[in-house]
Amino acid sequence: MFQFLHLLRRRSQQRVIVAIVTLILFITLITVHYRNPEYSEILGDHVTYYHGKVKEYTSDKLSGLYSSAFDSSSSNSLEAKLEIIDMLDKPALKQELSPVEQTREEFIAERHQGYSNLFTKMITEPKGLQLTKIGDSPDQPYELANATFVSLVRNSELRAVISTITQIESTFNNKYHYPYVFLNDETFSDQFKEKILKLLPNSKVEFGVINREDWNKPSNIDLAKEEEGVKALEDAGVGYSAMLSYHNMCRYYSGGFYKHELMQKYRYYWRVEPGVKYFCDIEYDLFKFMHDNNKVYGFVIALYDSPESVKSLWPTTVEFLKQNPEYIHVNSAHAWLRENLQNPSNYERAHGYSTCHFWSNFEIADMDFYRQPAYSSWMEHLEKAGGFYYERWGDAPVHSVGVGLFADKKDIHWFRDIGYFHPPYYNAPLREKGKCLKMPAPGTFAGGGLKDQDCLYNWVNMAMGEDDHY
Ligand SMILES: Nc1nc2c(ncn2[C@@H]2O[C@H](COP(=O)(O)OP(=O)(O)OP(=O)(O)O)[C@@H](O)[C@H]2O)c(=O)[nH]1
Ligand SMILES: *[C@@H]1O[C@H](CO)[C@@H](O)[C@H](O)[C@H]1NC(C)=O
Ligand SMILES: [Mg+2]
Repeated sequence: MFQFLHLLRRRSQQRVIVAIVTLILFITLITVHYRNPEYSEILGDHVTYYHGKVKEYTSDKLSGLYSSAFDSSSSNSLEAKLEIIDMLDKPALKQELSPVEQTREEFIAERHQGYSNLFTKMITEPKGLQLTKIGDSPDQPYELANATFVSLVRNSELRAVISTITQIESTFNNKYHYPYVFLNDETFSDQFKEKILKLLPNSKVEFGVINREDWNKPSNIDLAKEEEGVKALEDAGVGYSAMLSYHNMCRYYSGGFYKHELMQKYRYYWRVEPGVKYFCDIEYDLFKFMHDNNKVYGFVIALYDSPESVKSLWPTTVEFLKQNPEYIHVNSAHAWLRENLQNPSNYERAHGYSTCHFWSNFEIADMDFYRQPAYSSWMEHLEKAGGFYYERWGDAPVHSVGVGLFADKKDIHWFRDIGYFHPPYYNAPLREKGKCLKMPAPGTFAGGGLKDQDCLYNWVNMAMGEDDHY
């Protein structure tokens, strides 16, 4: 009897142990699945930063400073531009504002509260701006904007890209039938093409192969320097840093895709990323919105990048501007690019750039902006510097620094009405009942622990256009 009880106890102990081990395995799997190594690297850095009191500044002071000091410079003179450029490699904000004692946690919590508050209001559609919808004038044929969807994608991502397209079609394009361009560094398989064509019977669909010389690492890259750079990035835990194709992809989305022969005939593009989610109906024509309101760039999410990946992007850019001061826009979002309050160590490690960027896996933009001399000669300068390979310059920070310096900030638009998810981040608006599929609570940015990576609130405070009302 005693022996039997003993056995029973051992059995149940074993069961408890098995249950705990299973649970740990499960949690590990989920965490690994949803975590990009990059974020943990950044979080790792924050752990040291969280200790102790830091001097920070309140956000209302921030917005006050910028609206008064710089927005008034409507003069387009070279002098005004030189004055701005002169500031770009000087230490930002800390010297310019009076300090407020706040822990980093308090500061981030305040920021995040500000972000969440933006989402408590019911979001409809942009107000005070031109909106066009199909069916507005039923007696006239609807004229599409000069625009296309574009997806750089691998054959192996067929299922994930079908998932994205299905959502784009059902929330938007089944009313408009805008065309699609698919680009690949390899030939698209017959299966890929067949499946996509079947999915899009009403849109013009084109498949393009990227020329080797446009995709591959250019010959000016010093291989020893590249190897050294990649090693440093790996040591810093920067995601995908040892993956050559990832560097190629970032470079191609930065300065290549809009030159592809299939893209030449279009002005606006909407990037289609495999495996993302579009939750809500989009009832107006986003492409026409861009055109009719003179928008250059539209986004949904803004976040910080891994500073090691863009260590020299800012100094290289400032160097370019010193040689070509005419390209900076006097009403540009330069102050936002130099924000150094929320993640000051990013700003330091990226030598003057906050690393805040529009997340480019969703973007709608004007390719003629990229094709103009400001962006395109800057891109040549970046190519010479080689940071796409010596570091891991992403197309997102490159687009953001480009539009953030060469465009008028009022021509950059946050599409807050678009419900969107690319792991692990959301744009989750509060919309009328029935307009969205099941989605996390309004104002959700990410699962726990990543709030400090959100910099959209800084965009709203420091750069968002006056007419950007919903
Ligand atoms: N044809 C092709 N497309 C690529 C290649 N690498 C990336 N892409 C595409 O470029 C886009 C971005 O690549 P992702 O791997 O999603 O990069 P990411 O969004 O930074 O990383 P994740 O967080 O893993 O999604 C996707 O549309 C990919 O399909 C490549 O080597 N060849
Ligand atoms: C569309 O835009 C492209 C790029 O600006 C231009 O070359 C093309 O002529 C335009 N097409 C139409 C129909 O306006
Ligand atoms: Mg992706």
